[in-house]
Order: sequence, then structure tokens, then C-alpha cells
Amino acid sequence: MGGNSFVVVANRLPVDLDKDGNWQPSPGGLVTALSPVLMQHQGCWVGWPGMPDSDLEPFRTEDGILLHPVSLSQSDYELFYEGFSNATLWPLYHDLIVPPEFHRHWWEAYREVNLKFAEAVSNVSDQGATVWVQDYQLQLVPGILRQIRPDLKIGFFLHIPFPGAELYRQLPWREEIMRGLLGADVIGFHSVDNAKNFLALSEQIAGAAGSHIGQPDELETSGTPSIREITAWVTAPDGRSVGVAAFPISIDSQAVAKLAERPTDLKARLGNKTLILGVDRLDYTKGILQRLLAFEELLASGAISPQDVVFVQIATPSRERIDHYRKTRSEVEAAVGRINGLYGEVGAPVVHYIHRSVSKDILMGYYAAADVMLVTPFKDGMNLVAKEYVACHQDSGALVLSEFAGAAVELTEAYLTNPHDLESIKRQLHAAITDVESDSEDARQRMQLLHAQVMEHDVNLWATSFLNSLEKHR
Ligand code: GDG
Repeated sequence: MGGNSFVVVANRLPVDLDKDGNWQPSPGGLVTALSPVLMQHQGCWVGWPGMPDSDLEPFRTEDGILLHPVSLSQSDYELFYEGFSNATLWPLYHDLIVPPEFHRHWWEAYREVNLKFAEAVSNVSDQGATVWVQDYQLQLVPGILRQIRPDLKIGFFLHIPFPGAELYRQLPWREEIMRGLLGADVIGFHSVDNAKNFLALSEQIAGAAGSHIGQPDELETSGTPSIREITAWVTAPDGRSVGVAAFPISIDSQAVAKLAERPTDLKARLGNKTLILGVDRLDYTKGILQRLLAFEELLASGAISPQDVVFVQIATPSRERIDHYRKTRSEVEAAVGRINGLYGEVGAPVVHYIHRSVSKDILMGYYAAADVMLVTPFKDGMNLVAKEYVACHQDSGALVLSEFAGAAVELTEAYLTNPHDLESIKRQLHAAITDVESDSEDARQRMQLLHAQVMEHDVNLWATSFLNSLEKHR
């Protein structure tokens, strides 16, 4: 076996089956960032193809990337994916916005599926290959690989927040997961705070020792100050030294900005009103209801008028069989109906709600047309939507952004808000609307700074910084 010197492993393969049965590349930034590296290194991507009980042979994308499917059963999907990944880890890592559920049979499935992924990686990896493990669904993979393939160079990146030790310690399988992660050579997080949480916990519960936050050059990256801000070494229980650092993910900024240049008639179709936009997977972490409530209260008080503003919310379906997702959807849809019932006119709703996925082109058209972007998660690892909006605006528009999104660390010129405080969302939304309507110089300057930040720190910088760190670690 073997044959690959560079292997990415993620829960999902970077392709989706279209309605005609053809594989199409999935639109995410991760695929864009990693495709050149995979092509350059004769790379391979290991992941689940997206439908249970499929038994597919490895195949190549149009770009020549080898895809190695891992087969998951319906029961794996329910217990490992919907259960442990999305109803235990997801809420725990997002600071208990809803209570996580702890079930032993979900944990068993998580372990077995992680073993399956690790074995698949081991089978396709050359001696001494570099393996980059992605995200919370696969946290045991580094530890398993370390045992069965000690020759590999192993990196791990977490795409969601890493919570404080006080919360994390609730998890019955906390030691096993920490040891799994510590199997890596380098562990990357979006933010310094996430990395610090991990360091504290690794000392407390995994028997790791000697962790310290060092100087940037201890784990040199080719990045900019924001990327080099924290670097630390932690000594794993088996004596190996593991690098821990913040690598804030980003987007393919140039490509996004280019797509947004295409003209659309969206504003005209919406009556040339001030356009407020939300774009999210329909997830309880994203604070969609709170932003609708803030909008509703501003309408109720007369601070804004339905004659002048219109709100478009794109809420892509997500994890629809999980109870808390169903509840969130009903609450959001009830609010949309109520607000339109109170303030809309026939043929002119004040909230336009789209509960389906839209194409990348159309999405970029919405970003470009939007005067105010509302991004209000209670907790978010990074939030790429905020960065995509900013890439589409050189000096127009305004971003209202939750302090609890990882993106807030870099996008400090946004209208920052606390999504738990409705008055704070109302205040910042109103300020953003007023500033863009009056074409304020301050708002223009703020957007110029945000735009420059995102254009400079793109997803390629993220990937190369991480991989350089991993390379140097050895
Ligand atoms: C996780 C972390 C972290 C959305 N609707 C449509 C669509 N999208 C695209 C957006 C954006 C992506 O999906 C969403 O990314 P986010 O970062 O905003 O959020 P999560 O999905 O929760 O991602 C997050 C991220 O991983 C990366 O590390 O930033 O914190 O939770 O790219 O544009 N794309 C299309 N149609 C849609 O309807 N084509």
C-alpha cells in the first residue's frame, strides 16, 4: 500500500454527489487551500463520501487529487456523526449553548470510527509521510496513528473552539481525547485563547508536563504577527514534545473578491432599500434568532422603518435530524413569520428567508449587494462568512460581528457586539445602518482596514504556516 507522501484526513471527502450522480467539488475554503498542496505532493484525501453504506473504490478528482473513501454504516452515521460528534462534542466545545449528551454507546462508535479512519490513513501513507488530520470528529486519529505508524509526521487542526478546562472536564472521556490529540506533532487552533485552554487542560488531565508559552521563534512560522502570536511546547505522556499554536484560518480572498465583482440586480429587486444580510448554516450556535429579535425591536421602536430597510437571511439546512436543530429552525421561522406579519406588505416582505443552499455565485452577489452584514454567533471557531463579506467590500458596507466569533480577534474594526445582550445587537446594527446610509467616512475607513486584513491573511497563508511548522518540528 502506501503511495502517498502527503495525506489529508477529514470526516467528509471534498466532493458532493450531484443529482445526476456525478461528483462535484464541494465549495469550501479547505478544499481550495489544500488542493495545490495535495497536487504538489502527490497527495491523497481520506474521508467519508457523504452517504451511508457506500462501498466506493478510490477515485481522482478533475484536479488529479486521489480520494480515498472510508465507508460508514447507517449506525456509524447516527452514533458517531449525529450522536457523539454533533450532540456531545459540538455543544460541549461551543460552551454548552445547549446541554451536551453523554452516552457510552455513542463514545464506542466514535472510537471505532476513528480507528477505521486511522487504518485507512495508515494504508495509503508512505514511510515518513505527512498526515494532516482535520477537526473534532477525528480527535483520536493522531493517537492511534502514533501507535500504529510512528514513522508519520502528524498534524491536527481543530476548526471549532476549544473550551475552558472547567467545561471540558465534564466529558467522561476527557483523558482519552486529550491523549488522542497529543499523538500529533503539531496541534493548531484558530485562536490564542483556544490554544491556552488546551495547554491548561493537557497539564491537568492528560499527564502532559512542562508546557509553556514560548517566544514566536520557538515554533517558527512564515506567518505574520497574528499567526505567530502564540507558540508553545507541551511534553506528551510518552515524552515527545508537541507544538501548540494558533493558526487563524481564512478564505481564498482573491477568488472571493473576484466573484463579487459581477453585477447583480439584487438591490433593485429589493426596492433599493438598505440591505441587511445574514448567511449561516442553520445552527443554534449562530445566533440567528437573536439578530431577528434585534431587528424586530428596532422596527417596533420606529428606530428603523420597513420602508427603508430589508433583511435577507440565508439559513442553509444542517443536521436536521438533531432535536436542537429542529427547535432552532421552528423558532427562527416563527420569528420570520411574526415580523413579516407585523411589518411586511403584500409583495414586500421585510424579512426574506431562504432555507436552502444557494450557489457560490449567487451567495457572492448577496455579499456584494449587502449594506450591513450581521454575524452574531454565541460562539464560533472562526466564521468564514464574516471574512467572505469583507473580501467583497473594499470600502463600502459594514460588518456587525459577535465578540464570540474567532474572527473578532482579527476583524477589530467591525461593529463588535455581544449576542447575549439584545440591546448590544440593536445598538450596533442601528449604528451600522445609520453609518452606511449617511456614507460616513469612518465606516469607509473601517471597511478599508478590514478588507486589507482579509486580503493579506488568506487561506493559503494558513495552510503554509501550519505545514511549515509541522515540517520544522521534525
Ligand atoms: C466551521 C466552524 C470555522 C453557507 N451557506 C452557503 C454556503 N455557505 C458557506 C459560507 C462559508 C461556509 O459555508 C460556512 O463557514 P463558517 O466558517 O461561517 O461556519 P461553519 O460551517 O460552522 O464552519 C467555523 C470553519 O469551520 C472553518 O474552520 O470558521 O467557526 O464552525 O464558506 O460561504 N456556501 C454556498 N451556499 C450556501 O447556501 N455555496
